Amino acid sequence: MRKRTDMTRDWIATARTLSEALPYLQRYEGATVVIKLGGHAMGSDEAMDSFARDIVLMSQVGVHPVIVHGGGPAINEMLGKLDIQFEFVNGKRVTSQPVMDVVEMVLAGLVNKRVVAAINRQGGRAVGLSGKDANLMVCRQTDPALGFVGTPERMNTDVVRTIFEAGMIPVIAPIGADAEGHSMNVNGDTAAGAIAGALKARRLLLLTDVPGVKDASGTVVTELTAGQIRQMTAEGTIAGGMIPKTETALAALQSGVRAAVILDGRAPNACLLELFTDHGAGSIIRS
Ligand code: X2W
Repeated sequence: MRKRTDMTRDWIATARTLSEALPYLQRYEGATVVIKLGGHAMGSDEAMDSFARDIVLMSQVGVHPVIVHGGGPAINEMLGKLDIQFEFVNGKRVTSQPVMDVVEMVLAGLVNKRVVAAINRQGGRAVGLSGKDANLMVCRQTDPALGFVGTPERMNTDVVRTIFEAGMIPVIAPIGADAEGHSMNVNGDTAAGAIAGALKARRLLLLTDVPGVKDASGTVVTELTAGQIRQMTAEGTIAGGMIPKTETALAALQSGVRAAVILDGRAPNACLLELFTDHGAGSIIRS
């Protein structure tokens, strides 16, 4: 309906916003952008719908988005319901066979299909897969003490390109297989970095539940070099859960990703703010 009498919104500003986005839309036309959606950034159904809408918009304007999701909290919840004990060592889940079964059911099943359904509800066409499909992510065991935890070793991203070419959006669960085909549990950030590196993505967006990388005074630093990240880590300013994220970002840059961004996935339209405005979001890391 045409709403020329509706004064509750500034329609002229809406048109201006679209016009201002043109140079950004042109800049990212045809670019591959890998987005890691962490389990902690996956909030309510409304938040998921808003995320999905941004992804469908990206795809509509010619960007190739690739979603790699986590789901740690959902795995914890299911292990709790099944009364299976678990522990983390250095941020990685110690993964016995029964734990691996639950991880695969939850990530490749429930969580993957929740993300796929959210994108499809917004008019996109998402295809859900895991790193086992078409040998996308072949892993070696990270450490025998961690059980079925994998480190990506050989990536076969042709299936991702095939999905792009069909005009669809790949949604990837971070499960790999070893050379014998055993399922391996891969940290979601690590999987996203390996996939972004193998695709030589233009951007890796790590959506999390913090606003970015903070300096010693607690202020978010909007732009950082790899050198600054190393220095802040050595000084202890970057610590705890931020370390795997910055390590993933540095590894992705080394594999040829142009820039990695750590940003708050719970903020409205976080992906659009980062890609299509001067303002940006979170902390961008370039080599
Ligand atoms: C993770 C995989 C899921 C994940 C796990 O089992 O929890 C390892 O720890 P978030 O939500 O991104 O943390 N794998 C080896 O990374 O989820």
